[in-house]
Amino acid sequence: MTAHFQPSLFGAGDPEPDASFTGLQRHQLDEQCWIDVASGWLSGADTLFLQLAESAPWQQRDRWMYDHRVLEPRLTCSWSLEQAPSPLGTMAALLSQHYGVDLDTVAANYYRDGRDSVAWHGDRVRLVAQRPLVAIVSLGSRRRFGLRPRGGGQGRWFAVDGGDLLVMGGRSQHDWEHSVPKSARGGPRISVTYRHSESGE
Ligand SMILES: O=C(O)CCC(=O)C(=O)O
Repeated sequence: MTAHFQPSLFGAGDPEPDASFTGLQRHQLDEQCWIDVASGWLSGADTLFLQLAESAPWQQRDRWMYDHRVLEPRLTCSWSLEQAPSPLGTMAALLSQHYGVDLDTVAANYYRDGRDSVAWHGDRVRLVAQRPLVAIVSLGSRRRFGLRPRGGGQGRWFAVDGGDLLVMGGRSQHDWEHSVPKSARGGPRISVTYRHSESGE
């Protein structure tokens, strides 16, 4: 599963998130929506990538498209925070403290290569929260992460590397969509995603 992944020097060692959030930069998408980006927030990201790629309880989900079922172009899994591998719980605690919300759910996507992707969407947490916070820690290969306004207009693109943190906030799940498109030369990537099950407001 991990045959084409090239670990880097920065990514080796024990996973260690940056508790001081140095380098976190806010990008305002519009008056009410924003995304925070911290490059290299998690050191040892390759170690965690390999650990999760090998041992997380990955599932292949499918869904109806018109009159037939199609496989989702990625693997997914989720844990309770208590049962998640320890770096995931540590990151949840740090993110919850920093943003002042209880990020109590953790899930992950495994993009096995550049053919895997996630289509434009807003996360369902918007159904329970006006201003949901969604945090994503990226592991493995670089991929493009896109955001676009729901009503049309100029989108934003970020090149996301292993160890990078993205946090979407404000009304970005309501008013914007995000995606990780297919990429001809894309390598394997895992995104660890944190959300809150309550409104957080
Ligand atoms: O992999 C990513 O960075 C995005 C994941 C995502 O959009 C989702 O899990 O809903």
